[in-house]
Amino acid sequence: MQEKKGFTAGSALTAVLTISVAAFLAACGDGAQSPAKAVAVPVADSYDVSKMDLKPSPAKVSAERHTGAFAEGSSLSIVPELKPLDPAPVKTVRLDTTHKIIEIAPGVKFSAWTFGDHVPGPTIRARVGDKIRFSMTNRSDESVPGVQLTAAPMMHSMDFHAAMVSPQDKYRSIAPGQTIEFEFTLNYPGIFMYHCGTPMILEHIASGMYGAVVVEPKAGYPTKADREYVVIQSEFYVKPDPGKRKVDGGPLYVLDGDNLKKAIPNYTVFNGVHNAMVKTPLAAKAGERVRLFVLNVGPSKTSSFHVVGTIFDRVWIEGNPDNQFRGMQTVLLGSSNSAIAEFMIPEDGSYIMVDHHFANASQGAIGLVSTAVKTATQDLEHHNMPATATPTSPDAVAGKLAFESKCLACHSIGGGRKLGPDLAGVTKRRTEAWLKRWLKEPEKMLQSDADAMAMLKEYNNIPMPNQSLSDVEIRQYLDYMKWADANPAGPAVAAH
Ligand code: HEC
Ligand SMILES: [Cu+2]
Repeated sequence: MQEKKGFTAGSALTAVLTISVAAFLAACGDGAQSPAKAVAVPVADSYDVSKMDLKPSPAKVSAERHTGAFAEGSSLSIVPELKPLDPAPVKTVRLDTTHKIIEIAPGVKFSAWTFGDHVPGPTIRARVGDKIRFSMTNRSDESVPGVQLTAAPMMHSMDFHAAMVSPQDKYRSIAPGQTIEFEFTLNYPGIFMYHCGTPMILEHIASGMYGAVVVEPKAGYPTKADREYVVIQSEFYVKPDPGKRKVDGGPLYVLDGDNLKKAIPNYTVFNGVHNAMVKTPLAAKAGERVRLFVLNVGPSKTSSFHVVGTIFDRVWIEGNPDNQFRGMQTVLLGSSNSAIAEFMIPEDGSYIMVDHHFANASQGAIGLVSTAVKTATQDLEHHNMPATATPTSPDAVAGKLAFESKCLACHSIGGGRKLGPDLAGVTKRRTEAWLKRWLKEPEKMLQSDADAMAMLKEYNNIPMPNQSLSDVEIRQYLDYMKWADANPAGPAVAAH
């Protein structure tokens, strides 16, 4: 009865169903003692296409351009960080394309093309069943302050490997100044590449136009990790500008088209920078479980991803827990392949992430996970409040419970800032009337209230989504926040 692959969440479910069917038959007095007699039940396929959304509305292209921030959305993180999942079922994501100069290695300033003004572009985090509401303005015609060195404006597009849509409709190229908008639903869990799909695709990817979408299984991951980080591997093919242009007194580097076609990179890197995460290692402590979301975007090389000093307890190929391996030393990733690699930090030390194709590592594909880093305590550690802190009034108790399920993804009380402010002391720095209005309609406050607008700016232009709260619920949140301010939990654990 058991599926052959074993150990997956799916087959665990099969086993449970099989056992309960056997128990049911036994209970019927059928005398079905032997499991061999148990009747096969059709098991629901978690990838049932009849339940998938495969008819997204057509893409819209307009001449209305975005201004302001180049990237926007509460589901976005800049590598290597990966913020906790935003529970909203619809993720509004805006990634505009830009042309800018990035520093790949000390002194190597490269004329890059980007999504969201970052290389790699921001990572989108969502969950199976969520809808991505995407928009992008081609802003390659906007001049970079100070320099006029970047490539001429050109067509760009967006290709999401996480989507199931018509490429001719959704992935079409748009001209400078145009905006494309489309939606799609996430049908499969995984770590999916996104990239520009405008010809020559090879040039657009090698110039920096890529990023990742992390799609969690509907019920989350089967393990609990203490740390989560994103590692994106890519190659750069650069040469000093034949026109000898300079940037900040040093040479400007441009794409080397010949070496690009021959697949001879001069830099192979993690997270866009030569030896990234050697100078600023990823933090972890001895005894902790680390979950790495690894994506190799290429464009043309394979990664043999390895961490020196530990063993991958679990590897979920393509980031999907149904594709599980145990006890692996290395995971092989072709161009646009990905994996979640989970491992323990056995003892204090610096654990070295490398592409075990050592020629690639020597070009910069190297980084550290280290117990010697003193950084802010991770968000993940703040998901629980101290056990002793429990209010007594029924409204405040209700507020605390609701807070832990609805607000803790973005706020702590006394644990440091997350996506939103630390709410310790909030009832002292804001009036009750202000807080009521904020919780009722933050979007209106963000248009009219100076304090709200200043706060939005401080929080990277990520607006707090309207939580659709009733007056009763708002009362409960306020009672809880007031109680928390009157009973502070002691010194905050978060460092700075
Ligand atoms: C998706 C993230 C997110 C969620 C969920 C969220 N908030 Fe916020 N919140 C923010 C952000 C970001 C700000 C800062 C203002 C801005 O950028 O819009 C904020 C601001 C606030 C403020 C004002 C803080 C200050 O210093 O003045 C309060 C109060 C607040 N939120 C309460 C809540 C409560 C209560 C909930 C749960 C019902 C909640 N928030 C859920 C992101 C979130
Ligand atoms: Cu492009």
